[in-house]
Amino acid sequence: MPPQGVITPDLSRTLARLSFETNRQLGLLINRRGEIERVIVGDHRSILIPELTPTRGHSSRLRGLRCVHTHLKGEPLTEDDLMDLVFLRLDLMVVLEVDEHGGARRLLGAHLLPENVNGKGWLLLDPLSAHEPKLDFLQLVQSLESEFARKQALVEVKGNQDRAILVSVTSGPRAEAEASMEELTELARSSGIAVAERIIQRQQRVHPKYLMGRGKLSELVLRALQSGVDLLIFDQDLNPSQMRSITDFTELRIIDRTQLILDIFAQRAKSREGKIQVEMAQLKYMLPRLVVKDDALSRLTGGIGSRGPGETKLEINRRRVRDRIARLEKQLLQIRKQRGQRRGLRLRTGLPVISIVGYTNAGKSTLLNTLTHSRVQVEDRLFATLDPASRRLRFPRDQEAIITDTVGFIRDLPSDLMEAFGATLEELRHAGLLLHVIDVSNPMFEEQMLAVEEILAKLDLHLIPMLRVFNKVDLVQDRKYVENLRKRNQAITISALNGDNLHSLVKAMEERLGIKD
Ligand SMILES: Nc1nc2c(ncn2[C@@H]2O[C@H](COP(=O)(O)OP(=O)(O)OP(=O)(O)O)[C@@H](O)[C@H]2O)c(=O)[nH]1
Ligand SMILES: [Mg+2]
Repeated sequence: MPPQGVITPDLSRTLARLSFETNRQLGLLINRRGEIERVIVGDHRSILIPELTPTRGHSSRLRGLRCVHTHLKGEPLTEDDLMDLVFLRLDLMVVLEVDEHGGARRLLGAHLLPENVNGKGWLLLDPLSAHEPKLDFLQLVQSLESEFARKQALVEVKGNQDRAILVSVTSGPRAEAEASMEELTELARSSGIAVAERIIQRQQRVHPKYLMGRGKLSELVLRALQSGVDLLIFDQDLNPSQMRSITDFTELRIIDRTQLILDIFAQRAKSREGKIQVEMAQLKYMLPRLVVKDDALSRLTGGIGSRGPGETKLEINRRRVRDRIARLEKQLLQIRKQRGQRRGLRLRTGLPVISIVGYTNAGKSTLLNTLTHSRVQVEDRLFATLDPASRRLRFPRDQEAIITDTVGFIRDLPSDLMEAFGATLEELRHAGLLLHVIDVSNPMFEEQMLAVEEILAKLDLHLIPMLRVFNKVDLVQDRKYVENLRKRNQAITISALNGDNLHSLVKAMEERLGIKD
């Protein structure tokens, strides 16, 4: 391709003259082939770039359009010009100065930077003469794009793993936001997402529409571009209109913590019932977030990557979602009717039932395995277990019991999911004893413990006798501290991994179940 200037001198002259005679700013959007895609007419002080067709799937690239527009009063690039540069991911934003006789004077340009310099994500170019603009535009964009690509490649990803920026916007204390961000990172990891960056934005008041101001939002869009990310995950739950506004404004895929949790469940559910429950929870969460506008719609229904509830994207609509929910409800009812005819574990076996409950990743499955010498899947990720497993447990004096593992709990469990799993947790109702496993090596373990007990109360399970089991003590250095905690919480300290102190646990279980010699 021949070298291409930002705009030809002839076109500059024509644009300047027209702009002068109409006393309005005029703008052109020019693509990389040098074709004019749009002409924009403003007033004497500003122009408004109309909404552009979204570049689906390419939000982590420059748009391939440059904007050249006139300024009539010799003003330099304005704040709004720079915002447009960022939000629209333009190749270049250029101001053409019109002189007092309607002639074309200079071109003032700015482009985005792959890395902030002095806290700024853009660079102002040296002014060019409109009559002889010595700048090979295509070469500039090409080198810019390869710089962006080089920088984006620094984010570590495996295969075609999704990458995301995690965002927390809060008016609460920093420590709380950080701990919550830590958990969000674990959730992202469990969902198979590479975390490019974590941003905590603390402000006195959370903006009702965009959570944060336009300036902050533009920084976020720029960071996304710089790290090649087109997915933002918010630690705060977004209401339907916030989700819509932020999606429209940033052209990025937006999900919140609840959706992330739902996504993990969707990936991990194995049983037919589990899959139906998760799909229902996803659809119910999505329903009020469906909007009429097709594009935002497709982004919302897409879930993370393409792991949504599995409908083709564009034609999905509310009615179909409702139909689907109704159909799933029927299926679920049927499954449960069948299961209802099977009797509860205790009745089936005549043995006492012990259920292991606790925060996700606390070590529930590990404990089940250690106690029963079995091999239920154990993983260092959140929500490793979705479908409950049960095993026989033989006590020293030949007494037997059934011990069951359950899905892990989490703080602010999405209510649709809670409802969905209510039935699965139904089995818990027949338990004679709950073992509440708590990971004491986690700095947030007290909050986690309370969150779990709150959920148990909501499920009306708080009247079942419960033993608190402080797990992972092998990871805690300060034994004295643990000993104090144990006493204060009337708990038993163990290591499910290496079997430390299991005999005390077994003894306590026997006592609680009334198994004695
Ligand atoms: N150091 C140490 N690690 C443990 C202990 N118990 C469990 N773990 C580890 O903690 C991680 C989670 O264990 P799981 O047994 O899968 O936890 P879970 O509670 O079943 O988790 P979900 O099913 O995801 O809710 C694994 O990496 C285990 O190896 C322990 O006593 N000490
Ligand atoms: Mg488990």
